[in-house]
Amino acid sequence: MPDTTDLFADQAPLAGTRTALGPQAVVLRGWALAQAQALWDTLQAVVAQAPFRHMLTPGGQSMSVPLTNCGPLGWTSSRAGYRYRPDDPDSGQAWPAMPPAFGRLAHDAAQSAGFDGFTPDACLLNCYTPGTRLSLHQDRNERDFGWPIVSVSLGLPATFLWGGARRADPCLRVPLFHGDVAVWGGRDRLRFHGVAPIGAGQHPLTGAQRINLTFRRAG
Ligand code: MD3
Ligand code: FE
Repeated sequence: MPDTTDLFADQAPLAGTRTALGPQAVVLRGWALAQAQALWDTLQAVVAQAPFRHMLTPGGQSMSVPLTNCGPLGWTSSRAGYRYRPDDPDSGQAWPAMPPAFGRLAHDAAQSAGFDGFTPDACLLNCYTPGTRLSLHQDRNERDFGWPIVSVSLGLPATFLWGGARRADPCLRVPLFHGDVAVWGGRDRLRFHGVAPIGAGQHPLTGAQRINLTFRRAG
C-alpha cells in the first residue's frame, strides 16, 4: 500500500495563495476547498444523467481519459473531429443543465483573476485514474479566445504541463491539488498544455480519481 499522506502534506499551507503562471494565467490555491463536497455531490447528479465515456480521437484511438459535459454546449471528439454540440451523442438528449453553483464558482474565480463578466456555456468534466494522462494540446475549438478558461481540480493531485506558444517549447511542471482553481486567458489562452500521468493514490473525497472541470464560453 503506497503511503499517500505525504502527497497532501504540502497542500494545506498553499490554500489562499496564488501561483502566477504567466501574465494572464493564475492558480487560486484551495479556492474551491470549502465547496468541494457540494461540488462532488452535484457532480454525481450530472454523471447519472450523462456518464463518463471514452471518446474517439479523429485518428480513431480511444482517449485514455473518459469525459462528460454539462451546460448548453459540450465538447466532443469523434472520427469527424472535435466540436461543441448541444446534445450528448450517446443519448441524443441535451447535456445536463449547468448547476448554478458551478457557473457561480467559475464566474467568481474569473473575476478574482481579472476577467469580468465570464458566464460559461460549457463545462467539460475529465475523469483521470492513476496512469492516465492528457497529451500536449491547445484549446482552440471555442468561438472567441477573448474569454478565459477556468479549471477546477478535485481529488488526486496532478502535474500540469504548461508550455508555450509552440508545441516544442519547454514545459513548466505545475502541481495541481484538490480544490485548486486555475484561470487562463488573454495572451496565455492559446498556450500548449497537458497533464502528466496521474500517480497512484486514494483521496478521501474521490477515491482513486482526479476530476477536472473546465469552464468555457464556447459558443
Ligand atoms: C491552459 N484539461 O480539457 S485544465 C482540457 O486538467 C484540459 O483536465 C486539463 O486541458 C485537465 O482541455 C487542464 C486547465 C487548462 C484548460 C485550458 C487551457 C489549461 C489551459 C487553455 C489554455 C491554456
Ligand atoms: Fe486543454
